[in-house]
Amino acid sequence: MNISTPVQLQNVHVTDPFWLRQMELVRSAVIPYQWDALNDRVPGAAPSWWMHNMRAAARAVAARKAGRYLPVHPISEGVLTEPAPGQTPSQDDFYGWVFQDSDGYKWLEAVAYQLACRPDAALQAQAQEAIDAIRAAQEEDGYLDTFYTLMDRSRAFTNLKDHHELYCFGHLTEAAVAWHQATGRSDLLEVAERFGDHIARRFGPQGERGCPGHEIAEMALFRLYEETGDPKWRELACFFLDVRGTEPSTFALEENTRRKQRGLDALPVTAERYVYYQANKPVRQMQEAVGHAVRQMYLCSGMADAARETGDEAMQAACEKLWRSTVEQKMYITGGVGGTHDGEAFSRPYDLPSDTAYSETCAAIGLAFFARRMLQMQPDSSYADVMERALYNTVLAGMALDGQSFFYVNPLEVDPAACRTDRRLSHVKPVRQKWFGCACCPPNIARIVSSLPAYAFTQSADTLYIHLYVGAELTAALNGSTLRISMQADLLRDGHVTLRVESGCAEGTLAFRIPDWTREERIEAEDKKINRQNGYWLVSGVWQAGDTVSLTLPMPVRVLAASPLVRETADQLCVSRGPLVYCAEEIDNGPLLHLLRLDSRSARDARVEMREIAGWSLPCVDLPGRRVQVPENMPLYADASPETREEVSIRLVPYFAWNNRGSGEMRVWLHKA
Ligand code: FUB
Ligand code: ZN
Repeated sequence: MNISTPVQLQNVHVTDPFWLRQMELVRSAVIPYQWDALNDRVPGAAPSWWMHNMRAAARAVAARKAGRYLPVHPISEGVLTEPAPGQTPSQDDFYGWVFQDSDGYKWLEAVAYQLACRPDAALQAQAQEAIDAIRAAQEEDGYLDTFYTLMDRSRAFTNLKDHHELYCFGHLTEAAVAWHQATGRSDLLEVAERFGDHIARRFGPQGERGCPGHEIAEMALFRLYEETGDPKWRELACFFLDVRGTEPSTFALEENTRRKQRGLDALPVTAERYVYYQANKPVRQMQEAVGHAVRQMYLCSGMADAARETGDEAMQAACEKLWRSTVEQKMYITGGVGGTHDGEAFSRPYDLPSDTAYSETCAAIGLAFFARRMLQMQPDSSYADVMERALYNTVLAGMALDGQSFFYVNPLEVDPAACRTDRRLSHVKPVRQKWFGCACCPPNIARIVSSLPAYAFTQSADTLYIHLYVGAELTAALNGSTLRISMQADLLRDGHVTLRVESGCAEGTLAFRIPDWTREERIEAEDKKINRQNGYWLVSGVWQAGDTVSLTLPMPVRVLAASPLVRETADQLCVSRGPLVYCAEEIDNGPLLHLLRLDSRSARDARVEMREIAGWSLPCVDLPGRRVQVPENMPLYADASPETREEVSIRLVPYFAWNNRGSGEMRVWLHKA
């Protein structure tokens, strides 16, 4: 292993024109908008219930403390609680999904990252209001989950498989660590540690067996361990990983307890039934990405943390197998994962349908988490290539260019008319939504975009790794000496990158990724040794003020095909340039996009021009193609004859920018001429 850690956000100031604007959009538009959403103040948006539930739980906790009796409510196997139609919501009841608490935790984490980048007293005060609400909702014994506090506390932790206490704990902990790092305040960290202690009193080698039905606690616990230095958190994370998928299945055991209460027969307690939860076999034996896609990506991230933190080689080998299964057989060209709506899940290898795709925004975010952790163990540009693909394409597509609406599902082909009428496409929204009843994606986008530098740069004792070309000023330590560095980059325009040492003097290595999309790349650095290793240029020597490194990363327009094993994209092509995948939209090319024909040689004649989309100047591609003419009065079937094709210029826009100019058809993959 060649371990590196993400840079501290305080040490980086992003200057990249594109990413700076994205981060500022999150700060100025998305975070305030989401705060309103969490407080149910966005007209016409699905209710969040977040603040409602926190306040209701705080009242319940206070009542319990005062010895007052609290009513209990029946808990069904289902996970959504809503007021009955026409019923006025009660201020004392829980509403929403069982994991509703996590939405606000993710929002807080995003706020913390923004504060780390730039202090802001008003924003900090708003976050403090949320934290005060969370503190008040924590029970005296440290338990914190508004669903069980309000429904029936006696049943806490009885359904780890489907209910999300450990998931909410994970998000709380991630927020708490980020808040501590950004503000130095330990109030939220104390809440997380009290809940963590409560969990550790119940589960562990000396307590009950159990593991999260929806992973994230694992990676959050490793972060808590890194932040506090307390090994008990690492041990709890390892315990959860080690229990997962072992016999007798803890999910089956808890399910049988519930079945017995309902007078039903017990199920076999074998693990194999729990593929959906990645609990069908012990983690070190896993080879294929399966089940719910976000869960799988979060599990992989926790496993990679475990491998890095403990040096567990079997765990690392399992991570590598899961990585290959994901990116070699189950990933969309847009970096999305989760091919099927059925269970928001991974499908079989090479099953990557374009129109019915699920490709949840959170799953692409999870893939970026996993990739960054693989990079932290072993810098290899192939991990960064995937991380970049997910970030620049599916993750960004999840948010409108004005930050006011969001995609949960990210198809690669959309016909709005079909989405309106075809129930097989009921999950595909042809326009971004203001909010969701299940609002996991919007705050997840906010937290990853706000922490972008932690994906772009990692460092070891003697090396600063530049995984993503995000223009920035940063302070890095090489062999204990500090350097101030500025890097100019604007990948949306071109692949010219210049790094300059502004001040300081240090000996060590700056490692520059060689992206998979470039050709005939060049690097220049005077008086330095340059080696090529695992897809990075390792530039070593003594660095001092005035030293520069210039990179030329040509980014030709490329026409790509998928493996012939992907049935869905047989005889179809797609266009990319640099990190961006492109798509055709109806607004530029007219309706019936399936009639467009693209030639693999048309890349030669492609023109790239910056064009305005929703107030952003974005690189668009025009290239020659054809459009099949639909013969008049053609019956549904007729003897085959050569198609009549008109020469047309096809205009393509970055996939992440689609649907920012009204509703219409969209296609990433176009038929081959
Ligand atoms: O279960 C919590 C979140 O809700 C998942 O990560 C998403 O896929 C959605 O189901
Ligand atoms: Zn989501």
